Amino acid sequence: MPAIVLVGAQWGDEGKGKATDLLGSDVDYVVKFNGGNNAGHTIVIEKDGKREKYALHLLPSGILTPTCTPVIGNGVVVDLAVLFEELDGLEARGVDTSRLLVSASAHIIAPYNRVLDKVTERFLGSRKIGTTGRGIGPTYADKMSRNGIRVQDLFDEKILRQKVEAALAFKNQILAKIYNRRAVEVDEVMDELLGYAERLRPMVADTSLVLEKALNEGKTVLLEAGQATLLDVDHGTYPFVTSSNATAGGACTGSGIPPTRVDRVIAILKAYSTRVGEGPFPTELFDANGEFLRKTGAEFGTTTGRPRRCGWVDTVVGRYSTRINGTTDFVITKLDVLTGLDTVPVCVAYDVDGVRHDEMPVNQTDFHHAKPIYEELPGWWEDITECRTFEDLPANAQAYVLRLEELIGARVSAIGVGPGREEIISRH
Ligand code: 2SA
Ligand code: GDP
Ligand code: MG
Repeated sequence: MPAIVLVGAQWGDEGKGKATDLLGSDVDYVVKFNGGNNAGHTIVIEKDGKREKYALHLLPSGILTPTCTPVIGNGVVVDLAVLFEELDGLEARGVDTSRLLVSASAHIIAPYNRVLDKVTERFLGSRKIGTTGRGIGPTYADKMSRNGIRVQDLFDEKILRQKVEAALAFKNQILAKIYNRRAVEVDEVMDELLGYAERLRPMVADTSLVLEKALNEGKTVLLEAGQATLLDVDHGTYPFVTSSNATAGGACTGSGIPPTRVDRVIAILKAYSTRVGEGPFPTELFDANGEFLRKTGAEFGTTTGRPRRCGWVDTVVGRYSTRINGTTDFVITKLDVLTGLDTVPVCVAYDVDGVRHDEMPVNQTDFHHAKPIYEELPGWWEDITECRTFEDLPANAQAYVLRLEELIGARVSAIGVGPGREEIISRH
């Protein structure tokens, strides 16, 4: 069996966690390949007749499926304090976390990078990115400037000290001279990092080799993205992006699985749009409809609790996502949130200073000025949360999905009609 990649088609929070969890019983390994604890995936599971909610940040969503091995790939940045807090939290709720594997080559979010993320945002003021403040950007910057600390460094104290000293020689200058902050002590960082080493040791592996063997044995591997296409550092709305490759290409570099192994790319598309943080968002709503989507869709950050910006679905973004990710099929989520609207606008193109754009403008400035061109589709009022086949959906909801499918250019293989594991329509 092959490797499957699962990505977010928009600006994140499309419901990737739920989709991964759903596929969980059909896959043997779930690999997180980018990002870190900036991600937030909410999964709702029915247990003994009660709904249980899990919010995962650093751990792959596969951790909730007993038959699945969760893997933190080399492309992830790991905050060790968060890792163990999350593992302890799950263990306390009876989840077996002993199968977790962590790549020896994943980078570690050092304490000074958490500080730098926050002070940089404050320093930028109105030009800020709106990061999650988890140290993600500075840690990837260290990785690229070859100044980073990797998981394997924890097991060689001499090397670790050299790296921390080298990093701090530079960072302390920035902290003191630009941000007027106290210097971070080498020993302080060493103590914190080494304090986690022994607990981490049994989880550490050459995860690329583990995955290669698994694929050769016919196992199924799911590569799960954090964030989403328009937050990708190369293909997103730069600089209003995260600092990693959240698109399908990142799945290979971030896991060590070659592109020739991947034969399916599932993109998750919310039936409307949301964005957290700063940056352009053509279909954003500032009226009662925006409030309706935020309230009905419970659109608040899973990690930071920030209210998410809300707007209508944007099929220019959807088409772009199909192109960049090579999407083979889409899962449309949160269709139930649109119930109760007289008409549902769908953005089909942009008007940029009087010129129609059917594709993403190549120039970022044009994207900032893009005005959505809408097609108005008739809404539906029936409760759809109990629908389990496509034919169960009201005719207007069916027409909405079919029109999206046509505009985004790949088939819709499943439709989410509620947050629960069972609230899904499969269309095979
Ligand atoms: P960062 O912290 O450097 O990755 O921030 C850079 C941009 O990436 C956005 N970003 C996100 N957008 C949506 N969801 C994310 N995860 C959390 C969630 C967010 C939260 O599931 O709700 O709780 O606030 C996520 N992570 C990063 C971020 O908003 C910046 O625009
Ligand atoms: P992720 O970051 O892409 O995993 O998404 P988040 O978990 O941050 O946000 C998605 C939210 O939508 C979560 O609270 C899910 O429980 C919820 N959700 C997922 N699918 C559906 C759906 O089809 N309908 C509704 N109403 N909620 C959903
Ligand atoms: Mg999220």
